[in-house]
Amino acid sequence: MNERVEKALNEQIEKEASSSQFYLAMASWAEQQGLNGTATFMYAHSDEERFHMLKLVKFINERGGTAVVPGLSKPPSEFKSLENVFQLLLDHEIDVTNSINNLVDICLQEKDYTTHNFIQWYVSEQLEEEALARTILDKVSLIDNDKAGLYMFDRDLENSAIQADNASAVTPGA
Ligand code: OFO
Repeated sequence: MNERVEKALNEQIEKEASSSQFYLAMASWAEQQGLNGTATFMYAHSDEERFHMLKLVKFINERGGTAVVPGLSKPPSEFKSLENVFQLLLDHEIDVTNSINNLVDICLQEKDYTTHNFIQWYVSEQLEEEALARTILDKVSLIDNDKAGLYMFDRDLENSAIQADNASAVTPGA
């Protein structure tokens, strides 16, 4: 496969794997704080990012390229607050979106329309993930120091994570 595209896809593998580790660290932190809904949401999100990584690994190999499994740097284990966690999540997703857009650009420059087509799935996924992160962050900002608000927020997040899980059991990979 085109060398420049292959290199960019391998860099994206690292981004997706790092996202998975980052959200796993957030899940573990949330669990330690007793925020079980946030933990459930982040564990599920971490799994999704691993799936995004696997999809790239398989695509590169199927097209005759060489997928490289990357070493990863250690994610943080402490976070300042719940708001900080969701701000970092949004910032991270924006960064991943930029990297996907860059991949689209490279595919067009190299006239690799097959990979361009494959990457469109990630373009839509990023659109959804950024919108979700923004909505959640807006809600968290409203809570401030209200304990009842925090309890309800966390419970709602748990319910939405369970619903998303049920939906993906019906449509694997959704
Ligand atoms: Fe891989 O979807 Fe977000 O980062």
